[in-house]
Amino acid sequence: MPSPAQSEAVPATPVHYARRGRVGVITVDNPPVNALGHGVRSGLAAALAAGLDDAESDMLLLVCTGRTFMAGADIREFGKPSAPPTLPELVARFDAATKPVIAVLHGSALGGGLELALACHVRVALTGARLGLPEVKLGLLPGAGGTQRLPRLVGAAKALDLILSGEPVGAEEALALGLVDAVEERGSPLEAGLCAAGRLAAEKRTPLPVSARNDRIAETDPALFIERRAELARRLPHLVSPHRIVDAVEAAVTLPFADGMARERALFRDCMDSPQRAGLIHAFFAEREVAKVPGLPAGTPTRDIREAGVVGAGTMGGGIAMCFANAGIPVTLLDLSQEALDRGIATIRRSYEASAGKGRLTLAQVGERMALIRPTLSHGDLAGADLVVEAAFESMAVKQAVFRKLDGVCKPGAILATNSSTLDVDAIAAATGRPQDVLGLHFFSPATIMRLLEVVRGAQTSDIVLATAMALARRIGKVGVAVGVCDGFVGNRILRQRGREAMALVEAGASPEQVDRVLTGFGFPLGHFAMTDLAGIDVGWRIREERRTAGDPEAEAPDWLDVLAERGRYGQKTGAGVYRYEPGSRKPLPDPELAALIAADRSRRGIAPRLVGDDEVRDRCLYVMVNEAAKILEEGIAARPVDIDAIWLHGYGFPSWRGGLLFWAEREGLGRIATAVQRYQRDIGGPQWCPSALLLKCAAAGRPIGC
Ligand code: T1G
Repeated sequence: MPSPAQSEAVPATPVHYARRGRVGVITVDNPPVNALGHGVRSGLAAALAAGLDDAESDMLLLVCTGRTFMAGADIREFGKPSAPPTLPELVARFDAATKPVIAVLHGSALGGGLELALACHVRVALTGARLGLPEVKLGLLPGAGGTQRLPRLVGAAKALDLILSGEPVGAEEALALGLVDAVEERGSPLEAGLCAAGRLAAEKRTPLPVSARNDRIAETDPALFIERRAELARRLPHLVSPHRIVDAVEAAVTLPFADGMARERALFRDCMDSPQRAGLIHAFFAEREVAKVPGLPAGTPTRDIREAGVVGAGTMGGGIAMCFANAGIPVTLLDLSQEALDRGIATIRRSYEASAGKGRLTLAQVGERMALIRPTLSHGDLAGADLVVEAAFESMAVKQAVFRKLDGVCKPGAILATNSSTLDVDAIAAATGRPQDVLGLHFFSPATIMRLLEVVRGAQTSDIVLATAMALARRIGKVGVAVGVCDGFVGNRILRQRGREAMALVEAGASPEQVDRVLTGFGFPLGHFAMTDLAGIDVGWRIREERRTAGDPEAEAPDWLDVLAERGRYGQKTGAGVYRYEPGSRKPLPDPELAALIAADRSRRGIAPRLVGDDEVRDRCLYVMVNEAAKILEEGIAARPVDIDAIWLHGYGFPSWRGGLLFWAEREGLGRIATAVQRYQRDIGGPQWCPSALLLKCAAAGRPIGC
């Protein structure tokens, strides 16, 4: 580490030390998020030592350059040997510093970054800073003293809230909690830090290290931990780290600091060794990896989307319009009838007002967003839109007519996107004279909640249009995944096969409740049939009818789901579907009428119901998904396994602690899956059990799928 006098000639290290007056400044410069990788940790250790040895400085500042403070340990290093100084070792050195250290937090101070700041004597947050310990989202717990220091600043109950949720708090809330000592509204981190140093110098005192403060934990009621454990046993029985977090915070309250730190370390190792940590970290990076589309040249220009349009003011169209308004993009919402338009706008307003009622929006924000949504009956009002999303009836004939109309009214270069969930984007593009500007933007219901956006590239979709759509996905807070054209694209194509198996298992003798229980036990938030009721049985029914009309050789034969649809039992929206629902409740209740219908269906088919075990339900529902995913990779409809993982994580609630469908399949064993698929092909048959050649090849070679 160069001496302070040489600080101007600092080599390109991610950390450097310089003095401003009597204040030593430690600066971390490790873009993009100042992650605490080995280089940063050793740089910080050296800079701290230099500062403590610097007789010309009375106190030290810890600041970061760029858009954010330290965003935590370097997640990419997990699972590899941790070179010294480890993060806990580094944090302990800051805790033991013989001079006051002031940390200045801006942007995101997260995980190990916040833990390092907690070991400093004073914390100053810039307005707009976000402070949090999100380790639980990675299947971990704060492993550098966060579970021991945070309770000493904010109390054990609030510390549990923050660490178990993993959600950050803003600067003002952090100040109110006692997490930071001051909030600065103006200036750079360095300027704010120098101001804080001046205040501290004037006070002529050295604040007690957090590790030595016990006043906020002294009166903690032991019942707090009993209550939290009971709540976790109800809510998250299958997850590891939340339960370990309660143990660690309890240690902060019941043990001397050093023993608490040792306890935290042991619990952190438990979490680190759990497969859930590997799954959650894969899911973290998957969300970012899919934004980089193979074959799309980096730096492909994008078109500016200043104004959007949506055709169709129904549930999806209204939700899509809200996605644009929420991102500050003016959007014209068109429907064919005033009644449909009024209904759509009223639904949007009710949704925003409900958010305001929950404190998620202010009434002013409701007004601002409503003002961004311009209803119209006239296609001409779409002339200025840079992008229009069609969310009309799921019928090819209807969509082609809409696109012909849009092609005539929209300006040259406007992007025309269909929200179709399954139909052929190329056939829709062919209805226009601008196929290079046409693609699919498949939103998932509820559009304002589900983060997945399947970006469906047509045969003639240009790179610029694809790049524009991927950038738009990020801008509206979606996880955009580029996929190719086929029936159902990626997500629904896999879901269709799971649906086939779910129906076949019920036909054989299982009940819908059993199938759903096995899937929720695996970690899905909803079972297959409960999800069907939520989406609406009529939606799938119309798609199956469309396939039969089109003569699709793989179209499903009419089944008891179709009978439910014909009886108007669409699911939650009609109060009854596969399950029945009490008025105002979304809780699925078994319905004897359905059991009779299934029994009659089996009888009509001459099937004597048999006992179906849970293992068979699990394997058939999940392995058919893996087999279809492998076929999708073979056909190039998805470019990588990570794309399929991201789609099922963000569009269908695949349990994130299992990493994703294909990440899980690797751990389940491709050999085991391939053998089962071949067995089911022999015993059950059907196109869904025709083994994927890629699956068989990778299983035989003992290689990960897609490699
Ligand atoms: N480690 C390594 N890379 C990271 C990273 C991290 N902690 N955080 C982000 N990146 C990469 C990311 O993959 C992307 O890479 C680029 O930085 C920009 O990220 C002991 C054990 C900080 C809010 O969980 O929440 O500390 O794609 O696209 O939208 O107790 O990144 O450009 O190649 O997300 O502006 C705890 C995770 C770690 C924070 C910024 N910390 N990061 O969001 O940018 S565990 C976290 C985030 C820990 C200690 C424990 C976000 C962000 P690429 P980005 P962003």
